[in-house]
Amino acid sequence: MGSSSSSNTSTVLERVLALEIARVTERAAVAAAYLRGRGDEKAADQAAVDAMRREMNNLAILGTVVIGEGERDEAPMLFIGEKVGAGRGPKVDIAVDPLEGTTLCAKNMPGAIATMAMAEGGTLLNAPDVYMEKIAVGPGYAAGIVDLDATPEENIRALAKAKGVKPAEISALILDRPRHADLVAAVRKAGASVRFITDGDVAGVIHTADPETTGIDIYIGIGGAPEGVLAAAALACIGGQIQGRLVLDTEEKRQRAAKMGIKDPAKKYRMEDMVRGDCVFAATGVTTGSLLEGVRFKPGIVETETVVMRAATGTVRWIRAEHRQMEKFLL
Ligand code: VTB
Repeated sequence: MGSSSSSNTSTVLERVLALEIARVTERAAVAAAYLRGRGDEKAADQAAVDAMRREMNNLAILGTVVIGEGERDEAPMLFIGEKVGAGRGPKVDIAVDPLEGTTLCAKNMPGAIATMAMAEGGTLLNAPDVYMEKIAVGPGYAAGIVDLDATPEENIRALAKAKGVKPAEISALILDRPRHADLVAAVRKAGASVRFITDGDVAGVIHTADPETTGIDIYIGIGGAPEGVLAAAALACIGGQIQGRLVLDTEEKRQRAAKMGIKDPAKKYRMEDMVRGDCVFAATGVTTGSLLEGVRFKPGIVETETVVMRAATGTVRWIRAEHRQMEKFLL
C-alpha cells in the first residue's frame, strides 16, 4: 500500500466498512428472500438490486461499481460505472452480484446468495459483464500449481501430486453447462471426480479454500466475470489462487472491454490482477446452501447469516443477525 492516502482507505475499510458491508448484503438477501420460489428471476434480482443500492447509499463512501451484473442477462443492474454511497468518504471500487444464483432463488433451491466486495479505489478489475474462464484452488499450494493455460489433465495431476494423493482423490467443481462437456471429459480422464453445480460459482470457488470440509479441491470452468472478481476478492482474504481470462469472443465485447481500459483481450488475470489492494468481501445467504444459511422469516424476526472477510488481515466473521425492524426491508 505505502502511500498515506491508501493507508487511510485501509483504516476506513477496517474500522467501518468491514462491518457496514454486512448490512448491504443482508438487505439485498432479505429483499430477494421475499421472492424465493416465485419463479420470477427478474423480480427477485430487481428486489436485491434496489435493496443493495438503497443500503449502499447510506455508506460514507465515494463508491464506483467497477464490475456488476446486468449486461449479460439483461438483469436490472447496478451498472458498471454507477456511483454509489453517501457521496463522502474514501474512494472505493465495488463489485456486486446482488443476487448470485437468480435461478436458485426463483426456484427456491440451495445456494442463492447476495454478495459484494469493496476495495480501495482503482484496485478491482474493471471489466464488462461477460464470461470468464476460471481456475481456482485453495491455500497451501505453490504459486502457479494450476494454470489456465495447462490442460485439465496437467492441472489435476499437478494438484494431486502437490496434495500427495492420487488423481482419483481429487474433486473438481464445475458448472453444469453443455459448454463444459470437453472439460468434464478431460477431468474425468485424468482420474478425478467431478461435482456439478447448476449455478453459484462464487460459493463454488470459496469451497476450494476448505477442501477438508467441502470435499472440493479445484474449481474449473467458464462462468460470469463479476462472479470471478468476487471470488478473487474472497480468496484474497482467505488464501488460495485463482486465474481468470475474460471471454471476449466478439468485436463488440472487445470494444466494451477496451473502453474500460482492457488493452489485451486475452490477458490472463491472476488473483493479484483482479484484486490489487485491501478489500472486504461479504455474502449473505438467500436460500440455505453449503456456504450460508438462507433468510428465515419468523414471527416478528428475520434471521440472516452473513460472512464478511477482509484481505489485509484475513479475518473472517460469521454474522448471525436477528432483525426486528421489519419496515426497513419493505421497499
Ligand atoms: C455462473 C454462476 C451464476 O451464471 O457465473 C453462471 O456463478 C454463468 O453463466 O450463478 P450461465 O448461467 O450463462 O452459464 C450464474 O449461473 C447466474 O448468473
